[in-house]
Amino acid sequence: MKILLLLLAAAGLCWGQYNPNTVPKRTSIVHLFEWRWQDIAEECERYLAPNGFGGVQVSPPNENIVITNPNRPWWERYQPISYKICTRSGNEEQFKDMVKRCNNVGVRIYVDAVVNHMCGAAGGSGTHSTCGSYFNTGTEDFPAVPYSGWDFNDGKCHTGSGEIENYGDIYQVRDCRLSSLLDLALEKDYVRSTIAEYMNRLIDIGVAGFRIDAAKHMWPGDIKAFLDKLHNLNTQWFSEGTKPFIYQEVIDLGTEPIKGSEYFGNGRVTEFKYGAKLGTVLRKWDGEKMAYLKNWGEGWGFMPSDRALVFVDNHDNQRGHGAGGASILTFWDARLYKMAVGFMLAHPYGFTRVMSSFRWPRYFQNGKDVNDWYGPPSNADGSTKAVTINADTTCGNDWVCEHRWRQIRNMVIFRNVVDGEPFSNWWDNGSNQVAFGRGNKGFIIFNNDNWNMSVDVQTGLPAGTYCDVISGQKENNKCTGKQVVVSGDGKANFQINTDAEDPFIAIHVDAKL
Ligand code: QV4
Ligand code: CA
Repeated sequence: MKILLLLLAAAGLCWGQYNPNTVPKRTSIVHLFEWRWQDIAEECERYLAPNGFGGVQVSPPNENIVITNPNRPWWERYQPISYKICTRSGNEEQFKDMVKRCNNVGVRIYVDAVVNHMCGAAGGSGTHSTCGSYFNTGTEDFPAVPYSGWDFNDGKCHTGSGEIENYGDIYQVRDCRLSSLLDLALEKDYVRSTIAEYMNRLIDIGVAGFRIDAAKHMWPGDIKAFLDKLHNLNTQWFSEGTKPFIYQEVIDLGTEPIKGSEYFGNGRVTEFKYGAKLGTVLRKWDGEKMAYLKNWGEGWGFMPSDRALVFVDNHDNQRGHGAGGASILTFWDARLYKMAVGFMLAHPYGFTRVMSSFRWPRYFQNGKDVNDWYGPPSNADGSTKAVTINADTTCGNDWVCEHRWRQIRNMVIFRNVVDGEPFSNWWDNGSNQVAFGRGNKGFIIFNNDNWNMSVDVQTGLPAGTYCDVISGQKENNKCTGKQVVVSGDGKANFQINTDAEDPFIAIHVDAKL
């Protein structure tokens, strides 16, 4: 078996879909949720490339329905009308310009592919779509693709409402409508080919891979069928024979019959347990403590590391959509959030995605955010606002830009520096003070207890003075924040007060004086 795997790996054929196709030593991607293509192009050049980000997950680029009640919700983009590249983020020309400019600075683009369905059944008929293409949900006509009634599941779904009523029934979940979205008949070769044609257009433009939206609602074999039709990546930026990176959105929290593992043959899978559990631990819910993170990863019942796409929050669960949301940490809980993202980026498990959000007027009524639908910052005519950059490098216009927060950006760099190094030198106090290293390249320590910490621990790092990359960083051979002295035996003293602005410290060999 080992030998067979080695042979296949050497042939470089079957396994490409697990590899993010980032340039070497760029180990994370960022989801620039709802950003315009022109802003992403700029961000690649001015920020992402210089700071070692590997790529960007972009919002769905294909034409979607325009919803005015509520007023232009973010989720209208998950209701396709055609596969024309034409949305509030920009047109095809702008998309191509973005892909080219990002690739030219070594930052990859991953497309959110919404191919399980078209728009909602109550969409109506007309040209209220982002490119003005006509559609009719009554007759299930989408002439701009074209799809017609024959291309939808309907007959295959056996629930009274035509909706998914029970997630315990794997047939309903795949063949019925997800919140009324017209469900495509993916067993048809015409539908598979049409989807593959759309994805191939994107591949030829130069994208590096895809998030497969609502993968749980498609049969793994149907996904395989359209993936098998995909081109290799554009050789202007990728080596001959490179397959697109695939990560499938399957929410498997362990409570339903559909398992993420059913999708491993197609590519990676989103590990939703990751953010839900990490949030629970950092919030100290359910008797959890950071000391239990010693065997984080597969030890917690997560999928194999080389199949996992991990994140602290995503665009759904940061606002109560999807599943497993209560414990999720987001930018709204900034202090714990930075710790969670720091922990994720320091830990070797999984391929990591950082979230970058927009602010909305969050307002809870009876425990539910009634403004969870709010779309991106926009002008009166509905167009999306530009991402402006303030003098202090943060973003304006209500773009949160978590990826630009010093602590998060510096941990993205940390992960690149420690890439390939083993998890090492775990230490904990049996409670919420923990630390671990990555071989002899980096070390991180947390105090999430409500008492001060002062400890001498083994870092595994060479002797010297290091800059903490959480409170500051190394600039002109000086530390702008705290300093840590590692002695000849690899030990260092760390003091973190419980009321510290950020109760964690991280050091690595590229931030050594
Ligand atoms: C509603 C009712 C229906 C009713 C219909 C009548 O729910 O029962 O029949 O009105 O018109 C929106 C609305 C939803 C509305 C639906 C259809 O919220 O109320 O139906 O549109 O008009 C996003 C949002 C959804 C949104 C959808 C389409 O989260 O709220 O639905 O976009 O606009 C499960 C899945 C998982 C999914 C997750 C949210 O297993 O796959 O739910 N996650 C992905 C995306 C997510 C997206 C979709 C899937 C759908 O990450 O952002 O849903 O593409 O866990
Ligand atoms: Ca389906």
